[in-house]
Amino acid sequence: MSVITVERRILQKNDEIAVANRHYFLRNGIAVINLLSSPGAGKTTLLERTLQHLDPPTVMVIEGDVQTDRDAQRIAALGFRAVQIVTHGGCHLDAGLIRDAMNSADLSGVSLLFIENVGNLVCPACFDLGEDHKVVISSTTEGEDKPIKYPRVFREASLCLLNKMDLAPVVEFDQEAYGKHVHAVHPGLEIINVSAKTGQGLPAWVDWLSHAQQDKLRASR
Ligand SMILES: Nc1nc2c(ncn2[C@@H]2O[C@H](COP(=O)(O)OP(=O)(O)OP(=O)(O)O)[C@@H](O)[C@H]2O)c(=O)[nH]1
Ligand SMILES: [Mg+2]
Repeated sequence: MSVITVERRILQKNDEIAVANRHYFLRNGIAVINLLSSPGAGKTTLLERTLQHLDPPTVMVIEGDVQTDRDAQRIAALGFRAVQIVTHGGCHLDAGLIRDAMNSADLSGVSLLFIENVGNLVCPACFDLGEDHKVVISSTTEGEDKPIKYPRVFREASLCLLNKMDLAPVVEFDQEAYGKHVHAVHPGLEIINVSAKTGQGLPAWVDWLSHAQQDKLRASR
């Protein structure tokens, strides 16, 4: 009984901070994209590829990892602002960690903020960070059944990116079955097939991001 109470309190506190984060982002016209996937699905590689299409002064990346600042270093090496949150064992980011990261960063000129969540297909889906969109990334090497085995993250997402399309033939990925599983848990969810290696699908993804930015700008006026 007490466990349930504690969990509720944690989520309630998180949601209060998330509301404040969302107000802050709205006031400042910053579109916020929370990237969620299992470890190794390709979040950072896809971000690296995406950043090639974007303007460094307008973008910031918050990286969440259990240990090490390797992902933030990869982003900073491309000339983009990056903040690393190390959770020291924590399996997800929460709204308080995002607030603290923002307080320590220079957000001037930023209109697009990516949050790369801790690699985990379960816990991150439960925490509102104040983002505009959760984007779930799955990869062909994980198999077609992940949407039905980990439905919440697909239910919460505004967009699904299916990465590692270059490997689809090698692992005999069944795209039709995958689509059926995604839409069984989230009818109508848009799926963009991408490959961070070859660049497949990048224009459609960058276009989607641009619309998210325009929507945020309009809402903040
Ligand atoms: N073939 C292929 N490999 C990819 C693709 N995207 C990522 N990879 C590889 O997958 C591995 C993991 O990629 P990362 O980008 O580090 O994955 P991540 O989701 O950021 O991992 P965590 O941050 O640890 O959760 C690396 O070896 C990448 O080179 C892709 O589209 N095709
Ligand atoms: Mg990563």
